[in-house]
Amino acid sequence: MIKLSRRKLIATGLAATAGATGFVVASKLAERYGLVPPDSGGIYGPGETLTYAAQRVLTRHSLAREFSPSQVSKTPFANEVDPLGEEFQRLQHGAFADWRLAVDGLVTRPASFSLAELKSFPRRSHITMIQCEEGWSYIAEWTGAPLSHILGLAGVLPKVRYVVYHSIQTDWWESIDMADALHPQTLLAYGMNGGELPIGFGGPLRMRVARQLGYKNVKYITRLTLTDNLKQFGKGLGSASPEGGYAWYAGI
Ligand SMILES: Nc1nc2c(c(=O)[nH]1)N[C@H]1C(S)=C(S)[C@@H](COP(=O)(O)O)O[C@H]1N2
Ligand SMILES: [Mo]
Repeated sequence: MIKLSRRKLIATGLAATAGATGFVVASKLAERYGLVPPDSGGIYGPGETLTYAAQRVLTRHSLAREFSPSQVSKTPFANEVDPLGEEFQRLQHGAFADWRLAVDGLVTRPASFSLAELKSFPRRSHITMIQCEEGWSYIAEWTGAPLSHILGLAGVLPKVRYVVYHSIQTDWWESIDMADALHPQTLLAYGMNGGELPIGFGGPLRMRVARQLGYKNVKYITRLTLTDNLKQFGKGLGSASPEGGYAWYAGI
């Protein structure tokens, strides 16, 4: 008897049904395997489900392309952000000594880390490209603490499915699934191109999700919340981006 792996089965099933009977069957398959993104309800729902599920099945363990030091962009482009507010300015004034990253939700040990603590954890760097949905991109070296390490310290309960992350800019929040949260290239970045992470690029702390578009790389991160259900956040679509018309899953 030929034993098909579960992964192969899903991939084969998705590819076949997508062509033949369209999105409906593929969506059902995706749902059965827990591959339904939180913004799957709207007009673009079936398409979003298919993209997400297919990518998840085919690229679950893949790494984003890493570049060589000579390929780092000479003039990286920092996308403009709204004014950062008084609380940010106060923290900046104190050289971010009081900046905290809180970790809460479905964890056994809710925690709060200073930047100094984050910098004392094992660090990882990678030279990768960040791409905005508006078409521009740049290559930089990012340095930070792997998100997986921080989640390990907080103790993730088995039923957790997503990490929600919040910025000091309260309208900027996103979430990723555990495949991206535990991915080795997913960093809480505090360094860029060998120095501190400049404020324009999200300093003192930014989420760096190498396999997704720029907007998932939220700047000025202050809190992580672990959850098994995204419905309770915002409008229930998983993050701020689908509320503004962008896909929750922005894989590249
Ligand atoms: N807090 C916060 N994070 C943010 C944004 C923002 O305006 N505020 N812009 C996002 C968008 S749309 C993109 S493309 C990238 C831009 O990253 P860059 O400034 O390093 O180019 O940051 C993302 N993270
Ligand atoms: Mo963007």
